[in-house]
Amino acid sequence: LATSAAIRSQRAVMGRINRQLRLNIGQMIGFAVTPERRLTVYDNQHQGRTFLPGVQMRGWEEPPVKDEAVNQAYDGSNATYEFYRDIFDRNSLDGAGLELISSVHYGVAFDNAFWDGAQMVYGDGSGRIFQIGGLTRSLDVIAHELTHGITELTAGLIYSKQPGALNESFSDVFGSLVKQYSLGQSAADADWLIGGGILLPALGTALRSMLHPGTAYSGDRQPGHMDNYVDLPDDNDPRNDNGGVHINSGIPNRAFALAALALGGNAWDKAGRIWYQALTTRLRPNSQFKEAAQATVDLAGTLFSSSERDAVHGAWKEVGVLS
Ligand code: ASN
Ligand code: ZN
Repeated sequence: LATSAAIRSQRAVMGRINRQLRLNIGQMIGFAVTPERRLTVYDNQHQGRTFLPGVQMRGWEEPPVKDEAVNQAYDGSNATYEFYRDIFDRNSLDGAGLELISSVHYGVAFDNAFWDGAQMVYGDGSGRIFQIGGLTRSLDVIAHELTHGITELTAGLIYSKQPGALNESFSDVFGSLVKQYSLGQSAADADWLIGGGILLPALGTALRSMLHPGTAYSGDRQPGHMDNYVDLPDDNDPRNDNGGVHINSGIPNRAFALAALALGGNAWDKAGRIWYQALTTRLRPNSQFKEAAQATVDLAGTLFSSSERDAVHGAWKEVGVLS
């Protein structure tokens, strides 16, 4: 915790010095330097898709506003940006400083959050499924949605069946890691929940459990082993979830949590690095579970050593993807 906090504040200081230097040099040589625009938060004012992004509420480095959903989207996007910069040296979703755009108060009593291909969108929750105001309260949900942007710009995993479940799983993996990093939590201390505490308590404790898939709420259909893979068609029936992308993601999610626990320490240091390299350098739009598993096993060996390779292999074996 102490180390990562120290590194974080050191990076923040260096970032400020670099920005100031750029501005000074720009002034000296007579260029108008475009100010950095890391993120902006808008209010959709409950109007839905045709009014995206909406009314600008808080731009980069502007102070907090009265609307807590705006501040939560701001802080969550910023924490996600800082995680990818500090841990993987990645400058935003595209690696080139893409501005992070968020809209809050999307639609009326809207019980979801999503990445629309260009920005994050957050409903307020209806109070019947999600607690009102719940979606932006969850840092892992924010980081999950932003990671969809990275996946789209790197591996490009199609949102269907196994590649779609991998797409979902990578969003959960980095969603959870951003939360763990911001809390300074080791793999052993993490709760491995996605969206903890934002459902109505009577419905469940979280949206998903990475370590214990299928236990987050009553009716949670996530498997944690290939024996229980749910083979659904990718049709337009929302119950079939694009061929079970939010269901079968339980299998690679559990593989990640088991690998991180076996590797020990902070999950972002080893398991996170391995999964990040797989996502950004090895996987393709149609990659299946086995290919993702093999990529992470190989990367564990090349980035670290044979003991890490064995630990990652063991995790995929435990969920029935590798033998
Ligand atoms: N919140 C969901 C997700 O990001 C929205 C969706 O079904 N695409 O996975
Ligand atoms: Zn998702």
